Amino acid sequence: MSFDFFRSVRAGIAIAFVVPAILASAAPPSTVDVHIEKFTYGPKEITVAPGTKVIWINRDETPHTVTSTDKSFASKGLDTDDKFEQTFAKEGDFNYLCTVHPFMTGVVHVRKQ
Ligand SMILES: [Cu+2]
Repeated sequence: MSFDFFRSVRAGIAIAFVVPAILASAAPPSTVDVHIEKFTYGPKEITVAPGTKVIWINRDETPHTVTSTDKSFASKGLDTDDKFEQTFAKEGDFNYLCTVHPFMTGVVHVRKQ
């Protein structure tokens, strides 16, 4: 085996392991969008990994809120195109509703994936 062979093996290892590690560490925290449209959260039920930021966007002409049933998070009244963000650090099931229209409900399941 020549010196060049081992050098190319080392280069291959660097590309196989170091480059993906750099890309993974540079990846921004993942986000998931939930659209509020026609008095419905869409999707109404989502499952995300811990650390995910969920962004609700009100696409209705009517104000809505995103209010957790255990009061751990609550938006203000969202006008058309307003957004509300919540990052879910811990695992669990987070139910929420619209306080203006309590028949509007949704849930965020946070699970290690
Ligand atoms: Cu509403």
